[in-house]
Amino acid sequence: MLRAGIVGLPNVGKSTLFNALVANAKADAANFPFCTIEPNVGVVAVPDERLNVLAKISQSEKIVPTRMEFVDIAGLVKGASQGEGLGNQFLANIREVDAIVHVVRCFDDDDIIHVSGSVEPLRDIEVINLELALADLFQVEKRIERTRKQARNNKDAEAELVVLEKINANLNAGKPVRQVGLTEEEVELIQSLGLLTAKPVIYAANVAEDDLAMGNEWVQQVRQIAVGENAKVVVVSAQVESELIDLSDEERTDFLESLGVAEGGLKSLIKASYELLGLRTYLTTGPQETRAWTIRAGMKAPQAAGVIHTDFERGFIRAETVAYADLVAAGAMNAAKEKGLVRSEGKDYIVEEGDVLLFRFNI
Ligand SMILES: Nc1nc2c(ncn2[C@@H]2O[C@H](COP(=O)(O)OP(=O)(O)OP(=O)(O)O)[C@@H](O)[C@H]2O)c(=O)[nH]1
Ligand SMILES: [Mg+2]
Repeated sequence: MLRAGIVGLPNVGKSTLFNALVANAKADAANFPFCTIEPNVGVVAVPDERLNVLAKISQSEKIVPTRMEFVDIAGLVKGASQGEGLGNQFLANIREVDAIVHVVRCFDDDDIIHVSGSVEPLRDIEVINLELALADLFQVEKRIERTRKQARNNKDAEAELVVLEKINANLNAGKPVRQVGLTEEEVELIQSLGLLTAKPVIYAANVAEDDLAMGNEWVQQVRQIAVGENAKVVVVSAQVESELIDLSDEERTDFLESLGVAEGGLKSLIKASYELLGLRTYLTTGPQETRAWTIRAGMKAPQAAGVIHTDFERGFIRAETVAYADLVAAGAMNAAKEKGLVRSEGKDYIVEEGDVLLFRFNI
């Protein structure tokens, strides 16, 4: 399963957010830096409004959302790449995730310690991004030294050296690896390094409840940085989300309404993280259940079938497929068939986001 890692300065609300994301999670969240040392891992259901609609059409007995993993990682501080604050261990934890949710403090609260003494997203983001870049530089330089020796009589090493030197120059110029524009081949050559700045990022601006509806000046600072990096920003209130956990549906609606919002930001954060990981969803529906399944972008029908069961992939014959919107417009599967909206696709079909699929297979 692909994982998104929750990263940021200490004491900005990462574990609070994690506990709200993961049902029944009990990560320690408290008002002191480095409360988290060992990473917390949790599985999260991905919200998908389409499931309810399909379940109604098929009169399904149950609904099963798809899932993804989040990892709550210890806070990083200035100097982490030199080992400060157990930095090396924490950076290694980040190396193991596939995408980064960078939590930025955008709330004012004199009672909650800020490791730099004041709220200032521009500076805070730079601190984290610099440590990630320095950690990468350190690794790349080490690898360059090794590869340079091998490159004298090895073509593969020679190719790797070219990429490493390109990355080295970019990192030195302050550019994260994800913005270098590497080709697929180049990415493959450096995959094993697990470079931190190669991972896709979204920023989660953690605001006070009163700013959830309209944002604030600090959120603007985060947006400014994100635009330059072509990254997404999700506004969320860890505090609000943690208070929502124990409320009934009705109480939730009332509380959110009083804040002038439809949700506390968590749903948007999960969806954005899912997309950030390059994940796509296809759907299956019937009287028993309506269910969402996760695939990677570009996956073909047999592989997609294999997500349900390996037998489905091995014995794959055909996929009957209809786009979600077409099915909903037709109102029922039979009506969609009569209108010719249900297609029969073979083994080379690339499954699209929101395809409603039925697999035909031999066992
Ligand atoms: N006022 C306010 N306090 C918050 C918010 N989010 C978290 N806190 C508080 O900030 C403190 C730190 O929260 P944690 O979730 O432990 O922070 P963390 O980022 O996991 O911290 P480390 O694990 O030490 O890096 C706790 O006392 C939380 O209650 C928020 O949105 N508003
Ligand atoms: Mg924590």
